[in-house]
Amino acid sequence: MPAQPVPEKFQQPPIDELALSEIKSAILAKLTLAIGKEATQATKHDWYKAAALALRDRIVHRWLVSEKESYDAGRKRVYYLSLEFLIGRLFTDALNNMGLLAQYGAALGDLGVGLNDLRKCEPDAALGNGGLGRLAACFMESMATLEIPAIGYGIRYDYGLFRQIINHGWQQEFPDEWLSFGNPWELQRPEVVYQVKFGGSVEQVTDPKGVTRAVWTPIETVQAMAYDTPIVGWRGEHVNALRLWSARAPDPMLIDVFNTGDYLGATAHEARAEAICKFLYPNDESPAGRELRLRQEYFFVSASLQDLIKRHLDSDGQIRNLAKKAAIQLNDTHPSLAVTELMRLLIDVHHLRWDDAWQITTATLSYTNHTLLPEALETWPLDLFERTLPRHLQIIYRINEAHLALAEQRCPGDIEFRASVSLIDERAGRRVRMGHLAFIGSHRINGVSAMHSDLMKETVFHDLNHLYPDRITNKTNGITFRRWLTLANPGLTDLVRSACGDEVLDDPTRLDRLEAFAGDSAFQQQFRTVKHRNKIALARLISERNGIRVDPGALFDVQIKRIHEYKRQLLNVLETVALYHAIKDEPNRDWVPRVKIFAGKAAASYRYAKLIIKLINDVAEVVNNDASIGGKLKVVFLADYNVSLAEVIIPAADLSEQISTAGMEASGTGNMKLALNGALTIGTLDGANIEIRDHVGAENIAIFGMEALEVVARRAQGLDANDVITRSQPLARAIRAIDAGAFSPDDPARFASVAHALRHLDHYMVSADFDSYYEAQRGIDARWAAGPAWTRAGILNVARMAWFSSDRTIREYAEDIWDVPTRHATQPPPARLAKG
Ligand code: 26V
Repeated sequence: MPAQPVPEKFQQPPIDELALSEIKSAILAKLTLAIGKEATQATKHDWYKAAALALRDRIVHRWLVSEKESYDAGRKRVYYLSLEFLIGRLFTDALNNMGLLAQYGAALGDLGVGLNDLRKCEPDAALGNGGLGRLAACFMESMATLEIPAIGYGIRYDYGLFRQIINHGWQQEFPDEWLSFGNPWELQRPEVVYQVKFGGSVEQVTDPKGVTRAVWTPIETVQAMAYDTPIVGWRGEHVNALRLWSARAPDPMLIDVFNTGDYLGATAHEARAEAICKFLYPNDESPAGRELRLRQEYFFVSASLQDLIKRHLDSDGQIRNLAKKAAIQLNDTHPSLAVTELMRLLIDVHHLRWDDAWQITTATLSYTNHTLLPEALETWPLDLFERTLPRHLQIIYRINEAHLALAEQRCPGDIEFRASVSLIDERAGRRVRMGHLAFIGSHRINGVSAMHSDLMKETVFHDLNHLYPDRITNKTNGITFRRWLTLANPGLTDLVRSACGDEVLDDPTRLDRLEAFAGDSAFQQQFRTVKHRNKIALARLISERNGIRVDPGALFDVQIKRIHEYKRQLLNVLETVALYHAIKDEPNRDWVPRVKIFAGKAAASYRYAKLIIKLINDVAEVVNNDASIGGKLKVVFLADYNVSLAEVIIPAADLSEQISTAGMEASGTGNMKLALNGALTIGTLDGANIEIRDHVGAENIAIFGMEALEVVARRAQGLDANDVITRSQPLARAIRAIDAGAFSPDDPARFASVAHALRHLDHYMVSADFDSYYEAQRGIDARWAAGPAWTRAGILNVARMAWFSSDRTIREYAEDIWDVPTRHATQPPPARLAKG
């Protein structure tokens, strides 16, 4: 079946000359008046800023309209509390959603600058570690698209996630100075300032009416100032704010101290206050005992709650109506102090009774869990907690009292049950359990994939689920197709539009129309051409950055994510080594040429993960320079993985590596981005891989390895892998080579710890899953060699990924958790498309 022509009503409107000249004058006006430059003097960066500011003006107009409409209608609002928003760049995202991409491209062209060049001037906003932060960014875009009045609350970090440099194969970290050229998207709000207090003591005071109240006398105040970034939804109909808090001291200088000549001492408290928003913590570093992290969490929670309560009172007037007008989503446990802070504000400031305050708190809050890894579940030592937030600790004790009484009622005399559900962990020094706090203070708790939500009930929240049944629900993650398909892969988007019609831009379920083309050889050819072009672009980048030449005709095998043992980059490296050996043994066999592409950051203190990066680079060095394998295998580690790099790699991927130890990856979202861009997945039955398999069909994905229950069973028998290694000649040989220094001749013992772990401490089942993985990879080779069948599977992956749109996820949150209406996005709104 030939691809249909794009229906006329959906075609891009012709570029309107008047609109074009308006855009040009707006950009030139910004260049002169906001940047202070003549066109002849302007750098690319000046042009970018002028163009962004001109665009922001249009967005702000829409924003004010959205705000007024929501306010006038008294609509319920969603507040998304997250310590991370991994946004990346906003320029083309905003242009695309405003329907102005073509106009701006033309206007800038007339002004003598290229849109694509300007796009690259924008630094990534990397205010997040990985999946959790990127999910928050996708959700912000989907909430705006679905016209849900929402505010994202977080911290405006001076430095985002560190910049990664690879030096002789080792990771080095450098500060990410993303604000050094200013940020055209944000609006500083010097009038929106809240006082956040720390430390001190609490007294019980009885007023003349005989009512006893807690009076907290803090010893430190930090000011939170708001910076707003507008987030525009698809078709530009609705704009929401991302409100990030910056910290400062109330008095910049202690004048008395200054006058004694102690200049440093006079500003010490300022430095202490400002430290709160200095940098983003790496999430895969254990947060234990980090006072600054606790201060960050309370700072942003307190400022956000004060702000949303003020907004609520301004529009509604009744604090008792809060739950009817506000839904607060806690992105992981990082904002779980919201439970205690909301209680404190309702009781100590707004003078509600405990029971009423509790009812409002639990009806307003809900919590998303993003990991089951026990080492990742936040707890705070009691003494640190008490020193920092004495009033909040009192509230925790009181919540715990009622909660433990309920536990006693439910399981009388069961001390173990009570200990396991208690807000205080008494086992290794007394600690406050933040996951428990978030759970108890929320009406809904969700996991991020079907399997993860099920495991929550069976593992970490087993007992709490028993006490509060029906609170745990599942909301499988999603991704915004605007960024991850339309913008990242314009070639595939054009093809999809020609096959599915432009309605697909508003309704991803129309992707299913691609099914009819999956076997069509002409369409397959077009699909391959698109992929090939994307691969040429990536090959160019690899050559520029790493000086490695790769063949765009080879299979591009991609693993891009944080470096972590459970994500098993090591399994991929082992397979690379085994394949290298196999090619060396028989160089003349018809090997499928492969390029193994890795990218990802390791937490600065995670030594083993950094060693894995070194191993990847050491293997690359040997394999890439071994002429005897005739270029059949190349290994590439791309440094400084971020959203923008992902946007180049993902459209060029043939194979998506989603190979975590089963039961350990909560969901994954990179898996969705890659499948949506036509890559086949090789993966374990873990996280959302399971649902991806259910949607794309078992024949269009390569599943291997142990299942979650098998992992648990094998671990129970011990971590020695001798049994599997003696059975697997390629595995034994790969480990031996790594151990003998074949890839580290300058330091033969460098990877001895890796070899030891593979042999005797196989907690992540790398050795145990090796054979199954190796076999699945050879199956991939065979499918690739079969040509059309591979392309067909790729097309079917794209056709069947609609469900993984974050619009679907957000609609589910809106219906089941927040109780807010959404725009029905199956129809494009009336043609406002090109209007600016
Ligand atoms: C935290 C820690 C802290 C201690 C050391 C080990 C460790 C490992 C991982 C983490 C991350 C916890 C939170 C997180 O980022 N979860 C990710 O959330 C994504 C969005 O829901 C999801 O797709 C990923 O599967 C999940 O890992």
